[in-house]
Amino acid sequence: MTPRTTDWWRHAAIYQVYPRSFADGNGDGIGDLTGVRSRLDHLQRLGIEAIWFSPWYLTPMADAGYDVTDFRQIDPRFGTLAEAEKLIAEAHERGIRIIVDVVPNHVSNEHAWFTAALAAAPGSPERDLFWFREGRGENGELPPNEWQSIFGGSAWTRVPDGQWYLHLFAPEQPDLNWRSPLVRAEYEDILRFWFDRGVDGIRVDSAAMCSKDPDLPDYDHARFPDPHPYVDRDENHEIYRGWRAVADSYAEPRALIGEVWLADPARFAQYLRADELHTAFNFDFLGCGWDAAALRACVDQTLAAHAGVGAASTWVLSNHDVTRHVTRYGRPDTSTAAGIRQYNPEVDEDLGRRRARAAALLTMALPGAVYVYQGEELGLPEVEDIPADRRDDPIYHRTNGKDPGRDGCRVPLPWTGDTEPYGFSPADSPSPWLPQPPTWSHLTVAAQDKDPDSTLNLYRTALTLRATEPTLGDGPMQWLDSPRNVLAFTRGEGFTCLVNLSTTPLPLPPHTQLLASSHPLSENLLPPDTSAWLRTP
Ligand code: TEU
Ligand code: CA
Repeated sequence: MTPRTTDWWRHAAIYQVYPRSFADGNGDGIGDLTGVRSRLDHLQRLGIEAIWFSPWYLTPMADAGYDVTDFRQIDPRFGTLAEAEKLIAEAHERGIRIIVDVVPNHVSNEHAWFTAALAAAPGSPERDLFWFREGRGENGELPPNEWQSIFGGSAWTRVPDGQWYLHLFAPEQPDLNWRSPLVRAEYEDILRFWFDRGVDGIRVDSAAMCSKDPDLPDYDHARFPDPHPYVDRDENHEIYRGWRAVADSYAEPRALIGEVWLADPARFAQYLRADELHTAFNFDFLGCGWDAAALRACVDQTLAAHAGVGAASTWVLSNHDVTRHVTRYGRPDTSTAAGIRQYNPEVDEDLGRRRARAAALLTMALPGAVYVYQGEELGLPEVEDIPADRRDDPIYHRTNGKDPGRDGCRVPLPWTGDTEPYGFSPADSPSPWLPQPPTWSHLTVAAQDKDPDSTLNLYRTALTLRATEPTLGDGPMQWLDSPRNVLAFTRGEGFTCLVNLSTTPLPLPPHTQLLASSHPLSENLLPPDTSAWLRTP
């Protein structure tokens, strides 16, 4: 069983599985739970302590499973509830904790609540679970306000009887009305459903967007009004206090992890007060370019904001929504690494990977928890040239391809072999749901397993050290004086992390042991775009 040390969320290395693209057990080209179960060895060997699963529930897949029809059923493409329970138990036997993804802002348009709302009349209690409104204009032919969908286009869709409903994401994702006590009760029950099945934590999707100004006021999209009509409203905190009470009602308290994209660190930290969420993804760090001053400022600001509420920080380089960081860091102008999703002409993939490896040692040495998005341990780049007719992300389609969308970071993992499906599916299966590049044979798990200097072996070494070094994870850090464009800090007695973002080699300080380096070193010098962990006297 899992050694249930309390507060594991303050220090754990957490691996994000995007089930559709991790491993396909039954050969239909779509990842599934059988595939995950068959690859638990890979995750255990990697040295991670928890797995976060992107949604695996019943879904029509209008937004890759973030459109949920029923949170208590597993989508048949992924498996069954019995198999999910087996997977949770098997992970626990290996000492790996499980986090599932809960999406409170919206459900699928196929959810029983929404089909009932469509069948019911305007003004009915069924419609009150969502945001149905009359339109504007002479005959109500204009949407109730000018809000735009985050995926492009209007945030409103009209139904046959003339009313409109709100969807901040795709039209297939109607927003729930969190002023309704029924919505609140249902979600607390969904949390219990998964906690009762042994799940150790919940990732809360779009956590800062649930509450809306009930007047649904128009606003100028160029300005960010305060209070905003749907981002980071104070009413959100009441929701998560309720969730925290559910999480804390278990003998081994369960963790709540928020997806909170907010520019203001003080507002961000409010979600992490002692009676709300335990941790939240730190997207500021992900938005930094390959720039020592920016990274250092972000670390300081992050630690200060978290210290104010007694919460532990998290460090994230990639996830299923942003351009993979090998590609971001390989752009000619890395300040645009902050452009989390864009086409990437002229990327130097080798340079990007080199920096990505250095960044991995940095994030794993910083105080708090660290996330690894599936495939980053293989140094996978963004796949840029997916043909239009194979693209799946509604962002791509709703923006007519102006925004590349997120398919490029969701390409199925390469495990073995020289050609598609690279062991993702059994041999002779159809092409995976997104095509894999023909050039990935050197990036497979099998190929990298044999190479001591591979990205995979770097991750294994670093994550294993991280789990055993007593001063890594949660705890204090201390910056050291360092030359320009170098980050240097200690973690307690005897552990120093150096990151050389400059263009000149850096002489290593006195040390008794080189614990890890993101690139082979020679002559006691740390080359550019390289990190090292040192045992220091
Ligand atoms: O994302 C919420 C979200 O708003 C950001 O990820 C981002 O704005 C978006 O990807 C465009 O950059 C979460 C999930 O992580 C994402 O996969 C879902 O599509 C979205 O919620 C809707 O559930
Ligand atoms: Ca499958």
